Amino acid sequence: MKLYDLDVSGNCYKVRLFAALTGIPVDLVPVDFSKGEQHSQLLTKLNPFQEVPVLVDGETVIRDSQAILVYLACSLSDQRWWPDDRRVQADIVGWLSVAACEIRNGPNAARLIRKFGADLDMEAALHWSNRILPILNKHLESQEWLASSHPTIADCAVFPYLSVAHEGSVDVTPYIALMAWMARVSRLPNFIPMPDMLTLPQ
Ligand SMILES: N[C@@H](CCC(=O)N[C@@H](CS)C(=O)NCC(=O)O)C(=O)O
Repeated sequence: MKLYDLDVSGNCYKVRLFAALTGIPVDLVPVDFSKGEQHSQLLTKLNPFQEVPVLVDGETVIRDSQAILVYLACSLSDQRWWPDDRRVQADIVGWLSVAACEIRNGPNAARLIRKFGADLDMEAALHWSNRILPILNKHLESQEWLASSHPTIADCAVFPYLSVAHEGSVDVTPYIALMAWMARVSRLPNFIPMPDMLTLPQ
């Protein structure tokens, strides 16, 4: 399997992290954004949105980090990451949506502005962040993992941009339960860090 990848992208890291945790072999194909390779003919054919990550598995092409997590998790005989239980699956999808909406518009957008100079609205990014962080923290006060009693792909989807939120001047450290959960994620066997990730208590 090939993963079209960008090292500083939290969306790509979602997939790299899950592949590392589960031992799924993935060949990384770096996409050089400084050369505009995300707009190349090949990438546009694979993903008309001209975004990474894109997973290519033989004839199958999957775009979007959340979709790739579901695709990969369904390929495993170990069903813990995407249990065959509609209640848990519904909860997981709810968290995948949070990753693609609240976290995308909050901590991810703030980081795009501060680290990469994106022309986005910082006030809006902080508003989204200040809304989602207390909700996540409260949720994690009563459970160790987001969607079940064990890690699932929900944890892999939500973790990445929170682990580099400081790069967008979003401070997650006052959120005690959230910090404890991030530390738990970072202690999972075969965990790999995101570049410039927050130092987490071990
Ligand atoms: N919903 C998509 C979003 C992917 C996305 O925004 N990718 C960024 C990198 S993190 C990208 O490729 N942007 C294209 C660009 O900036 O030109 C996902 O979760 O994979």
